[in-house]
Amino acid sequence: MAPIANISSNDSSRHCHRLLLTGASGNLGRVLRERLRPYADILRLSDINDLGPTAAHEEAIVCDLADADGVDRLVQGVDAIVHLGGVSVERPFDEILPANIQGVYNLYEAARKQGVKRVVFASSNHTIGFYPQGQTIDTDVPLRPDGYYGISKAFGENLSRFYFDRYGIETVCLRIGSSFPEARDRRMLITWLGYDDLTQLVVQSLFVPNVGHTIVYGASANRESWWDNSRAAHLGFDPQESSEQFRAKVESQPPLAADDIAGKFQGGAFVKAGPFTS
Ligand code: NAI
Ligand code: 15L
Repeated sequence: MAPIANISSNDSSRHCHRLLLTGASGNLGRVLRERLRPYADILRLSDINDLGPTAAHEEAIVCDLADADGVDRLVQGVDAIVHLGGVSVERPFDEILPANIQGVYNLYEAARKQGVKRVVFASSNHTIGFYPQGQTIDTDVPLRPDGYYGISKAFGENLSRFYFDRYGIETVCLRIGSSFPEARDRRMLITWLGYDDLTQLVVQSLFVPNVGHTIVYGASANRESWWDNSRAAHLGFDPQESSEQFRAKVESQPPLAADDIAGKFQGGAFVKAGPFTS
């Protein structure tokens, strides 16, 4: 893929030596493995699952994020981190805890010890999933997570705020909407983030100077939006894609039942996932 508009990978301010990508075997990890290639000399890829064969510019390290010593080794020698790894859907708390909560703590502790100064953290719209659909919210609103998964992302946002305030590690928290090849339902017409826009968002978050601790919603320039990114304007994120191309197909499907709460809240079906407790 060509470097995105206005962001030249030949520009040394938009390039680093070694970039760590966690969750590299996952859906977005596989996308960014290719698309971040122009922005680093060496991409260090990590996941709990197999990473496949590596190219000359890649290093692959299989590591469980819950393994603090392993994560310390993983972070050695990296200049910046894109942290996608972890459980990415609603699951019982005892599955979320090691991967997402212990895991993000291990990652920031390793970053602190190794002197890494920039992290891009894949948070989620499920940190605010219990806001009603149709309400516009900015990035300063109180969190309203819609499950244990959303709570773990809220923990990551708070943890990264602390590591900035105490240790000066800068983080951009991406409250990603729905990043898939296509918007698949009516909610995703609003929450969809195309892969070009995802890439732009990650690149801006990696290389724009002085981001401090920034929270930004990750959605394309869709016709309707619930999310106001004005407090993250310094990132220069300027989405170019739109879910309109999927509207006719999506609207040919039957709508949700009027009493289905998946149609009431921004988190959609996540608000009713589970229960996993007895
Ligand atoms: P995914 O589930 O495809 O990828 C997550 C990866 O993390 C997987 O390859 C998995 O093996 C790895 N992983 C899980 N537990 C681990 C552990 N204990 N140690 C090491 N690696 C572990 O998810 P996807 O869609 O690629 O999302 C990437 C990130 O973005 C996730 O953090 C997700 O929560 C977040 N996100 C994604 C959205 C989307 O629409 N795709 C929306 C909002 C947030
Ligand atoms: C997420 O946080 C999930 O990781 C992803 O699989 C989608 O469910 C997305 O949110 C969404 O809300 O559509």
